[in-house]
Amino acid sequence: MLDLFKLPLLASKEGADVDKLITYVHLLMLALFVGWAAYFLYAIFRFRQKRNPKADYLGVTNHASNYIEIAVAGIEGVLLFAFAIPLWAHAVDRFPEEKDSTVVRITGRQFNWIARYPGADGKFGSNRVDLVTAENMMGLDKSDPAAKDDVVAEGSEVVVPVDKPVIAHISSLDVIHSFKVVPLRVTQDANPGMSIPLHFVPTKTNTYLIQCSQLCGNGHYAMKGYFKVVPQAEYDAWLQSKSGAAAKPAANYE
Ligand SMILES: [Cu+2]
Repeated sequence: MLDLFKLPLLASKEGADVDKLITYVHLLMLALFVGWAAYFLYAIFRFRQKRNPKADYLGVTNHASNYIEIAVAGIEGVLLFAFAIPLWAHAVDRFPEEKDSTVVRITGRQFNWIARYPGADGKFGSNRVDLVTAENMMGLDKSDPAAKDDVVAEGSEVVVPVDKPVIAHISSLDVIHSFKVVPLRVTQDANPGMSIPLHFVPTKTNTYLIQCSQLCGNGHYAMKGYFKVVPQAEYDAWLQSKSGAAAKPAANYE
């Protein structure tokens, strides 16, 4: 059933519910389309001028259309209350515990993505606007002890371990971008001045394309990133290799 519309590769736990909703909404639209088209053809034939030389001013007297309308509204109600609202509640409300999750801050800017991790202490170093320079675009406070082991990933690369919840805080350094990874069924606008959290569980190891899905300037088309889902051991080794880089003076925040 879920494969009916050949949706793109699915690589997150929550994505299955997104696919279900997409499939059911499209099935309803398909039924309405076929129903309306059939009725249209029937009406053209049934009420042709040759057979009805005189107009009938009474019109339809049975209640079939009312029943059909009630049935369609009922199905729409089920889609809304049984699928859409629970899905939304899960997405915005039911966050996993931070201690059981990979927490990452993903910041969009013209025209790439910066991922920042709290490091072994689980705490992000503070950042301040007055510290922002060309070399320190995030305004990281390198004197903050919590910043010492922070990891800033370069090359528009986000790495997370598989089968563990991810909490991603999405933000922007300049204009409005949008963080989208189709196989994860995740899309979130990246707004300057706001940090918006989202969560999901990646279920398949692979490298997925991060695309910016908000027209953000003349480099928008090339604003891509790489979302790497890897085994836990590989993630640990990667994080270890990057740890402390954020605190180094020559760190490159691109
Ligand atoms: Cu963008």
